[in-house]
Amino acid sequence: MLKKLASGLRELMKKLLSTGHIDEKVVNEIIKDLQKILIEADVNIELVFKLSERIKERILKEKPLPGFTQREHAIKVIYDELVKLVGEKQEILLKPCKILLIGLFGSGKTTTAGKLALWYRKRGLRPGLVGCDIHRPAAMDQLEQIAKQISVPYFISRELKDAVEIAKQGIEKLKKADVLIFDSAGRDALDEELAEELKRLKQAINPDEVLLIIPADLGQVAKKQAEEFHKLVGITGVVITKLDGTAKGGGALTACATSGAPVKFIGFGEKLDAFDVFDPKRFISRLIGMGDIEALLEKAKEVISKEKAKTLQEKLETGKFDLNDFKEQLLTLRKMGSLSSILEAIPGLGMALPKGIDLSKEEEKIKKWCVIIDSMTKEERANPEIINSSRIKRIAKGSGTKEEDVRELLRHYEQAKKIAKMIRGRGMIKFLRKFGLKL
Ligand SMILES: Nc1nc2c(ncn2[C@@H]2O[C@H](COP(=O)(O)OP(=O)(O)OP(=O)(O)O)[C@@H](O)[C@H]2O)c(=O)[nH]1
Ligand SMILES: [Mg+2]
Repeated sequence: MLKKLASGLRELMKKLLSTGHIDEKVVNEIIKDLQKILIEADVNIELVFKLSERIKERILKEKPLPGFTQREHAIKVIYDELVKLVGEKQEILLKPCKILLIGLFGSGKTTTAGKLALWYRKRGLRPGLVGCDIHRPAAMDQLEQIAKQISVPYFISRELKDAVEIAKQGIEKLKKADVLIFDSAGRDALDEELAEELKRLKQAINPDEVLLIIPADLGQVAKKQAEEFHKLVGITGVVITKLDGTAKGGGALTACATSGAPVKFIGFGEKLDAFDVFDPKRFISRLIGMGDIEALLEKAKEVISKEKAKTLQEKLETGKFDLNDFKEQLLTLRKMGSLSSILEAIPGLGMALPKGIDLSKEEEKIKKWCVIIDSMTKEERANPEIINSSRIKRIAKGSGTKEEDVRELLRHYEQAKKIAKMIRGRGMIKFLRKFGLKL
């Protein structure tokens, strides 16, 4: 998602992390880079200049919080200001409700209907889909296919010629569903006719949410569109779709933040799970490579008990990292997601990560590696460097695996050890704590 913007911002953070003293000259340079990156992402120039001024002023005039170095303070200022630029996190209804999706042709309404249904179901609600697009012949088939794909109840009609009538019958027929999602027809432009139809639909449905679907490639034009729809039909929020396929997403997001039409969800792929709530803090930390710190900590809380977290921290700090620790890490990984997603949550590390270690989907491999580690002697587990080829042979035999498997495991262990060292070397744990994180 937004690869160019992300790599630009990560470069900038790297530069900042490797700078010595931060003076006006350095700040000016950094701001110039930042302006270039944001303007390339189609962020409005005026917004960019205002942002630059605030960043400059805060970095040069504010006193860093106790314990923060000047560099860390600068990073925090840029992070804070970028978060503000893309808006505030919006409340999302997590109870029975009716949601009407509107937008121009091909903006992603029907796909988003499916994505939203899936999203709500994952949160324990019972979604239902209603197809109110009577204009495009294949629209009903498309919605039906999506509903079947995710096994969500739906109501469509190939006979009824009035969207309002379909909506009404949908409400009747889908009584068992508690989140009703209505897909509507698109148009080339927001003309009288579309506005009329949407107003009638809105009146008949009486939705709790009217979400405008806007594709990210509109860039900053999104602002105008959101304002027009809001004036004519009234919307409660925006979904920005197709963030995966354009360099202009930054423009669309920031434009909506200043339009009074808050972004509630984002879509970033054709697949139905390429969708999430829009959380500015999480979004920006991911972009700049500070990772999804808050979400991750929440997840971490679920799987690692406090005590375990403490020993893990101690280990990271003392530098001890043997195969027992590796096994523990593997088991944690299985519950938490990929190693890279965990490590991206650590400031500054996101950008330094070795590639190709996503184990989250490799259940089998993790199981196999645990069996291999279990077949080692206590001494081998504590001092993996003594494992030579004859020991590898024995371990493979003992665990019913191939020598190549044992070697692969050892290679990954070495990699994990390197990363552990890196985390310590950069004082990242201390850094995380300064951000108020209890690690
Ligand atoms: N890459 C990408 N493609 C998307 C995303 N959302 C939707 N699409 C694709 O965009 C195309 C249009 O999506 P639809 O959901 O049919 O859009 P719509 O607004 O319902 O279109 P109409 O009903 O014709 O107005 C489809 O090919 C989708 O697969 C997204 O987030 N990323
Ligand atoms: Mg559609």
